[in-house]
Amino acid sequence: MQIDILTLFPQMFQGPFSTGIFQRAIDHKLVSVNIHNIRDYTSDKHHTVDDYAYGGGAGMILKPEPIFEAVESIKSDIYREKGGGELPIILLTPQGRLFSQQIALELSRYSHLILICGRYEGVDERIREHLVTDEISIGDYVLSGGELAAMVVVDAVVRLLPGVLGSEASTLDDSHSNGLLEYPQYTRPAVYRGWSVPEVLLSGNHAQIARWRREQAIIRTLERRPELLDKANLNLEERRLVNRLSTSPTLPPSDEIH
Ligand code: 9D3
Repeated sequence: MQIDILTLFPQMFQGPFSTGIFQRAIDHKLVSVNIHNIRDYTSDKHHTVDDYAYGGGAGMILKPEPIFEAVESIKSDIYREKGGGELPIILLTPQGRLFSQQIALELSRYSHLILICGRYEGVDERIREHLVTDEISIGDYVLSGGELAAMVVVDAVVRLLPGVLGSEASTLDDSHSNGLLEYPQYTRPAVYRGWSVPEVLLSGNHAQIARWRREQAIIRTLERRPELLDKANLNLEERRLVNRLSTSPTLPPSDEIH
């Protein structure tokens, strides 16, 4: 997969893509990430990327020309090298559809992505109307720009590409793939400061361990993210457990949330 990112702050992308599974994915040529400075696509002598809003108001708006120039230049490089095919042009914006594992999976199926990071108070609406094919937000909080959001999207997408993760098993076991939050996990020592690891995990009884983990995952999901249970695949016995727990006056105490 090839990912092109348009930004006014290319330096922000230095860290994440030269670390860990990214670096490995890039080294193994499973993905290539190209960072483009929007300012390089200006043609006026002051390299202007933004301007005042028509109609007034605080803050600056990203001008259309550099963004169109950048996207069209990247597009023609892609067509020249690899030919046609659907090419998502994604604007990171607080007004976009809420990013999810489902959307990450959807995006992982394309051979190319173009991501545009917004800044300032917004982008000229014509970019949305006539260039962008998709708009994504990563959640309801205010960031200073789309850069961190783009990194979140790229991270979630790249780890789904074939060959990127060491073991495919860990993708399948991911909390957001089975629809439940993760069960509690422990490592040595068996007793730390008097706090013991649950006995069942030391029993060597794998069927019992699997049952305990599944039950813990369900309890934790019910406590913290009950809305996830609607879409989780629970069997009859598990549905009964949920009913029993949610109709009992109080949930069992959790050690970890305060
Ligand atoms: C003046 C009103 N602001 C909306 C609350 C405008 C505004 C805020 C923040 C315009 C741009 C930004 C910068 N944020 C993003 O570009 C962004 C973002 C975010 O702030 N939260 C979650 N996801 C994203 S994706 C891009």
